[in-house]
Amino acid sequence: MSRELFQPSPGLAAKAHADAATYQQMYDRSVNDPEGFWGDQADRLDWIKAPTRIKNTSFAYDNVSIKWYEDGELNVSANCIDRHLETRGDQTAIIWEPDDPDAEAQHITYRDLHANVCKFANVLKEMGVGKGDRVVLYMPMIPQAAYAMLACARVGAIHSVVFAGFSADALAARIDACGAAVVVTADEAPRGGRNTPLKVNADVAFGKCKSSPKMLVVRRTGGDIPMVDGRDFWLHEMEARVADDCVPEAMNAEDPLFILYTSGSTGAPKGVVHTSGGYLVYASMTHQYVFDYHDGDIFWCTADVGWVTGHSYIVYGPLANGATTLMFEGVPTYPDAGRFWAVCAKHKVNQFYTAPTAIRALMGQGKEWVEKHDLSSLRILGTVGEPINPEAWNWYNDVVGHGRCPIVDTWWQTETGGHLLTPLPGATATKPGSATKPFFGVQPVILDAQTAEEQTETAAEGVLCLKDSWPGQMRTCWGDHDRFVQAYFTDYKGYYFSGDGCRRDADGYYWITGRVDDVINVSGHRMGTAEVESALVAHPKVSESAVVGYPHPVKGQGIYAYVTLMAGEDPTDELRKELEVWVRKEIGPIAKPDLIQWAPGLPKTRSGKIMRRILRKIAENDFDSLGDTSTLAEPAVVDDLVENRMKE
Ligand code: 6R9
Repeated sequence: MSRELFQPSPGLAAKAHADAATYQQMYDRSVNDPEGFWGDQADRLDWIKAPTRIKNTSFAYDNVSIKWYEDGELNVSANCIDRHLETRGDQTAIIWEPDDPDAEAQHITYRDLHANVCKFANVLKEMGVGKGDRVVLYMPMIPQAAYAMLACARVGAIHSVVFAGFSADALAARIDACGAAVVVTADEAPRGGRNTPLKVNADVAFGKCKSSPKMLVVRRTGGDIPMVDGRDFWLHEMEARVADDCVPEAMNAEDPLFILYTSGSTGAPKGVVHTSGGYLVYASMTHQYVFDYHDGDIFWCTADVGWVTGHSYIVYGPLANGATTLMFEGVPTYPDAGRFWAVCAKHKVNQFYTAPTAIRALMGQGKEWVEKHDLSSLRILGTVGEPINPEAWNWYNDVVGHGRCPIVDTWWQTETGGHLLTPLPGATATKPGSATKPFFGVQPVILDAQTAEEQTETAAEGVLCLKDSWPGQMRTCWGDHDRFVQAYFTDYKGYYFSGDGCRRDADGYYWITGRVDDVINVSGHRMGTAEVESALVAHPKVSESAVVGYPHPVKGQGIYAYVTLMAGEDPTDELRKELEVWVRKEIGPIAKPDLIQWAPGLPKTRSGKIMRRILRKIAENDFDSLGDTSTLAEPAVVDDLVENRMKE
């Protein structure tokens, strides 16, 4: 923990959307008069029918129901495109920076965006997609990914983006889970100088699907790929056949906009459902205030559109605000460790938003890579995805920001739609490692994990919950409202439970301490330990496995897998490699265990429950606080595990 306090510069505060006094006044109104506050904020959108009912929400365990602007009608794509045409048709909406630094960047104006999204929407219609249908996107970071999202919104279809790093198996599971009518993909995805065969992966996935959707393929590299007659369609061929204009569909504010599958502590990933009106108000407002976005600024969020950060802060928030948003196809270290900074200099980026894991990785490469580039255009720096350690925060502040760019450490989740805890650049003094204070309308509480009692002292520690709803909140789990209630509203009744531990200091600053459930955070990506375990036990030589997180210097957390083999199988290094490849295939590269320890037995209670607490301690190399192991069915297994703890 750091005690340093970084005050917003008076120059910046004077020009910012909110200074300290404005923040306090707006925050107070947002919690004392949510109807008035969020009713006014609805004006940031163009409504086909303006809402009169603003907030209708209940966190009561037996009646969880969340509705915002429920009688309003709008179209999200019209709000992100059409309404800007008159005033900023020729302004760049999307700057696309390709993987190859020598290939030309694209500047897509709002007028171009309109034309492309209309065409794309008509192609979807031609393929039979209509209001309420689901469309899965398995895409590289190319403008067509944004076109596809906005085209779905235009025709009232619900998109579900699957990160292109996920395997064919993971893709198949998500296609079936939402019952997709169409899957949009590309021939190949170039990243870091290598091409991922997306279409081939999608073909494998289709072979495993129970449903039989159609496939729409974007040509990105021109690589040679097989097409299945009557099932697969090229976007460019379809576009030649359809009309240019597409009238946006009128949608209810509570109609789903997208589903995004995310890892939870148990079972298969959950289909997080976000709806249209509240989500867009919230994405737009947070983008404007948290990044202090002003007309003409160039905004860059380095996330992938496969994650919620890409949804809210590459596509929906910025475009709703008529911003110029940069989309980057590549990786931070290709062709060299200066790429992020080269792109910032090339496009004169004003707001830069990335993850702590990227900062730590680049910090390790040395500051020469940063100093080569002119970063004078930068005004605001942001981080998201995991707690940022003060060392990385200070490097970001000094080396990248030269001490003149406020850092916004934004805590939020797939479930929350947008930022919940975050500084505002002109309003909040920051402390390295703290996500600081709540955004407007957000009422964090800290509960005692055991007694569920609200901690009323300012300085407190426990689990982080939210007392009341905000417009960007998820509404349900796709097709399974009980699961939504079970996962977020059951352990602590009357509250939304975030799954994160948290400390509030004497100044009322919030410090996220990490997940308190069986979710681990690997390079800012959420991974359920249960998912990795079920992938491992699906291997014929594995009898049992338990997966935990452990501290990792760059990734934040690494994946530590204890594996018990079937009787008679040899624990060899080859088998270890085989299991790594297996998990990559089952889930994707991000789920590959960093360390696999052969466990002749796992520590279990007499009732057969695996004692994860002990396994976590061993993985953390913290052997002194294993606690009482005498109640275990076989206490001796712990000695074996301690003795054979894997070394990095
Ligand atoms: C947006 C996003 C959510 C989980 C969340 C928490 C962790 C995100 C953080 C942070 C500390 C921050 N997290 N931002 N922890 N400080 N600024 O990342 O969504 O992928 O759903 O992950 O990430 O543990 O619960 P998602």
